[in-house]
Parts: sequence; C-alpha cells; structure tokens
Amino acid sequence: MRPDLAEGSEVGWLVDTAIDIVTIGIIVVGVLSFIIFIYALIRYRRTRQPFALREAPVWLRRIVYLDIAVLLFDLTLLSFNLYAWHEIMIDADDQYLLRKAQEEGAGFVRVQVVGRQFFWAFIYPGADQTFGTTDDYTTGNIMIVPENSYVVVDLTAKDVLHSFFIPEFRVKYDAIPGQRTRVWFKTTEPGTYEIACAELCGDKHYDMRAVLRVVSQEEWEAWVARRSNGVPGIVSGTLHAFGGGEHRQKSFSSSLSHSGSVSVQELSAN
Ligand SMILES: [Cu+2]
Repeated sequence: MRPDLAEGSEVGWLVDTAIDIVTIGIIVVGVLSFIIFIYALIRYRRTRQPFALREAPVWLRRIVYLDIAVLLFDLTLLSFNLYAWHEIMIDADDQYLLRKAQEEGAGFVRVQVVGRQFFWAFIYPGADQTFGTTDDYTTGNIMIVPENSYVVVDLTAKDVLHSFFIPEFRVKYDAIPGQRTRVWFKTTEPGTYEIACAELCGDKHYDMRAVLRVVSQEEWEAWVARRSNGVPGIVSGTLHAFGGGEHRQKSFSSSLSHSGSVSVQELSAN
C-alpha cells in the first residue's frame, strides 16, 4: 500500500496506522460509490427510463446506510488521529518524556537543529547538559544519537523555511526562522538513516540532506566525552544505501568552531 520503509522510531506506527485508515477508507468508499454510479447509469439509462423519476426507488432511499458507514469511518479516523496527536504532540513535553525514559531505563538526549541554505547543523549541550555554554559542540550534516533513547529536537532555521524530515522515523516538522519548534522521536537499534529537507528552500534544496547515525551506548558515551573535552569537533561518517533500493555512498567530514560556524565537506560521492 505505502512503500515499504524501515522503521527506526517506536511511535512511527501511529503515523503509519493513520495513513492506513485513510487509505482503506477511501478505497472502500470510492469503490462503493463507483458501483452505485455505474449501476444507476445502466439501470436508469434513457431507453429504459425516458422520464425522470419523481421519487427515488425504495432501495435507493436506504442508501442512508452508506452515510452511517461513512460517519463511523470518520469517527474511527478522528479518534485514532486524536490519540496519535495526543501521544506525539500534546502529552510529550520534555518532563513527560524524561519521566518515561527513566521508567524504561532509556536514554534522553536533547539536540538543537538549525536548518540553513543548504545544510543542517546539530548543536549538542555538552557534558553540562545546558545549551549556550562553552562545552556545546556542533556537527554539520551528521546527527549522532544513542540507541534506545528519547531524542528531543529543538528546531529552528537561520534564513528561510526548511523542513526536518527523517522518513524512517516518520518525523517531518517545519524549521522556521525566528521560531523554535519541537519534535521528538525514540530510537531503537543502531543504524544509519537519511535526513532530508522537505520544504523547497532554494536552488540547492535537493542537496540539503544529512545523515542520522544511531550508535550504541558505548560509542555515544565515548563520542560525548571526546567532544566535551574540547577536541575540535570533527565528525566523519559514511552513509550507505538510502531507501528506494538505490545504493549511494557518501562520505562526510564536518568541522566546526566553538563560535558555532560549521563547515561541511563532502569527501566523495558516487
Ligand atoms: Cu531546506
């Protein structure tokens, strides 16, 4: 029905199910409507029924049952979507997610994400867990997060509208200049995923993509320790196999300074 896409986040099924309900609903309603339409075209064609009926035949009046079915479908869709919306957007403030992480023994990570023409910068709060201090560090076009963790993304843009899109995590949210938006996901296992920009933001929009690397807890801790010790933030990585069966490989090296300027170098692309 929808393209088969690996699922990296634990709440992705809410988005998938909402899409499935809509898809199944419109197929059922669409097919039923066409059957009735085609039946009416044949049964009431001019040679058989030269004059308009003054009243609908009895069976046709009962079509009201279809209305009831549509109403039930709408209620199903509405209640499921409200539930998904509540789970993903309303209930999920930082305190709630932090509590959940503690209960489940999962990690909790906060990352600031800045979109600009045409790359993504990821700012980490450092060992003190506070943004805006000297031990913050930034990566360009590569986002690193630990496995089995709640990741809260604080999102903004420097120049124009961008949209932070991680297909495998069913995450897509606007990055707006001058505003902070917030989105979160929960990682499961280590893996490498694509981050894209889903808002036409200029002539290199197509190239505004980054890599999301979900790493093991040990790798994560080692990385945080290295960064927090003031080691110049150089991150490199290789991205294998974007979705869609097409195999691509890209190597990145991104460096940054503590003032927050980021340079990203694409080492090779094929
Ligand atoms: Cu963009």
